Amino acid sequence: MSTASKFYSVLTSTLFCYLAVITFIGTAINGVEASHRIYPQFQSLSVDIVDQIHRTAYHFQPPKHWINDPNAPMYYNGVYHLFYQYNPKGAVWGNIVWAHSVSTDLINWIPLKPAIVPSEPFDIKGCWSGSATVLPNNIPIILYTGLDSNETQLQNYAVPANISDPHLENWIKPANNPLVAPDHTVNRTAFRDPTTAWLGSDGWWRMLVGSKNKRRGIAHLYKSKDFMNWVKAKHPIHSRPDTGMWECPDFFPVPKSGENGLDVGITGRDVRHVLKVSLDLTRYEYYTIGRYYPEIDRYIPYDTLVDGWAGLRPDYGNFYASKSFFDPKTNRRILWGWANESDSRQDDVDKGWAGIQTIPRKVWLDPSGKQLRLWPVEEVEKLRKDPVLMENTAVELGQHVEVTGVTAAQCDVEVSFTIPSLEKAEPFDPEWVNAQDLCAPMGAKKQGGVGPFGLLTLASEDLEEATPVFFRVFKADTKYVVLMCSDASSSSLKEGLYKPSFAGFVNVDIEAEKRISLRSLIDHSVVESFGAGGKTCITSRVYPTKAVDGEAHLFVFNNGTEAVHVEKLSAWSMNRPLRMNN
Ligand code: DQQ
Repeated sequence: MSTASKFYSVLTSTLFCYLAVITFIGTAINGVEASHRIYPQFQSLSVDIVDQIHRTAYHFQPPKHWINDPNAPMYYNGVYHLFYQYNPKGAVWGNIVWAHSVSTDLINWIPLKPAIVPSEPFDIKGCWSGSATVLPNNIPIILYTGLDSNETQLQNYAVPANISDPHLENWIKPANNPLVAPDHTVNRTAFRDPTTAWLGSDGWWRMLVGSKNKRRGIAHLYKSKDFMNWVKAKHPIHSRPDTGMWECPDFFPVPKSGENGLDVGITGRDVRHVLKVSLDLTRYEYYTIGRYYPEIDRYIPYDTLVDGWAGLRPDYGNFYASKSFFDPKTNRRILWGWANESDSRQDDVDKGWAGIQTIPRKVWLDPSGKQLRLWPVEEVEKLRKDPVLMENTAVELGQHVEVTGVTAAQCDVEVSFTIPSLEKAEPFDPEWVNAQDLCAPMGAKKQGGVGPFGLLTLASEDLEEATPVFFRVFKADTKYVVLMCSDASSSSLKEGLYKPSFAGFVNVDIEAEKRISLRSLIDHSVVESFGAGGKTCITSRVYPTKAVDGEAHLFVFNNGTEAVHVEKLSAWSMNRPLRMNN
């Protein structure tokens, strides 16, 4: 027997012993930590009647209550698994357990009972986020953060009780937990969200754990020969001053070219690595692309990229705690992200639910090597029906052209705009570094030169309510700069909502291409938009009062002095999945 097979047979038998002796106790207890605010008056207010008006139709949601981070997505023996942070007792954060659903197509989901709930000294005050690793002998292991009675954050593991159950419904927490406790060099209340582990060619397993030291964000690296005994590497794999706590780190390889994904652990000359972190301070995420050097346990981002809060984001809107996995069935890397509500705590309590997962997105490296591209998984297209087409339509200054024949509150729309001339582009001020500062003052209603043009989503007939998703082109010294906005400021007549104007720049050579594309997935209270084939993505959560169900409209608009052309627009009404956790 080779050393590797001996190791896995020892590991399998160790796990088997634990599986045999551990019983799974299903009591949910609060997960509380300083930066995770709790609402004692709300957190256990179970509801029977759920307000349906703004519920999504084809996004991932449980029937009621609060959800946050996607956890441990994986494909295992023909089944996709999604776990997620869930409050089984109410519509605000608290009482957190790992809810669990399974699917064979990433669109229809079957709910199972919670997989991991607080029950043991090492997770009695919370079962927080984590990841799945499928070992080379095809045993899946979940790594997750547990909070003990002192609220110290520990890295634990859980294994399936019955590996031949196709749904892996029952999970066991072996008695040798925790696998990793913070030593004196680690901030014990800022030490969480283990990544998928990977096996290096040197025979060491590695995983990352998010952390901080004062204001420095850190991804600690832990190493193990047997997956059970872990030691902290001499230094973090990467860290960055002034970024605060790094939650939910995600570290994965991408091929230098092509759209396929790679499993973790793959390295080589034609491979680049991506480190994504979720910033607790700003509640935004950023990522860098760079090189991973396993021999020195370092990840070094390309210095041409911003490594900090102003860096590239997988999504410039309401999107957090994202996590990717490699899908061996289709050779894709797929990213899930959580889109929190933008309404008030009381609204969530009243409607009885809060939080959705965005449509999973395929992720790959843009041919420029300078950024990622993200695109809704093609399975979502199975829900399309009743296609509507608009072609070769000029849209002049101040015009709104309605896209009729589509259920505008629940649709998928793809449009390609051509721009005949850039002559009228407004000047770009080099001081404008933060795209988001531009979208509110330069909203859809503010006339420009080339743009604003785009879609008015979830619009009322009188346009009093609408969420415009649009581009605006500026002329800088040597190039043109394209701004993309998803502007919720007029999305609802309701007062007291958070109505941000989200924005990102789009890295396209608009002068050479003379066209730009936009896709929006519109689903009652969410608009997920993808500019230029997924170079810039923005998700907005919105709560129209008039543009609801059959009263919602979809328009193409232009408020720039330069006319733009709809080269081609395809829109589809979207079916509900047959099963969405019901
Ligand atoms: N949510 C989890 C934490 C994670 C945070 C707790 C990110 O593990 O850091 O619900 O949203």
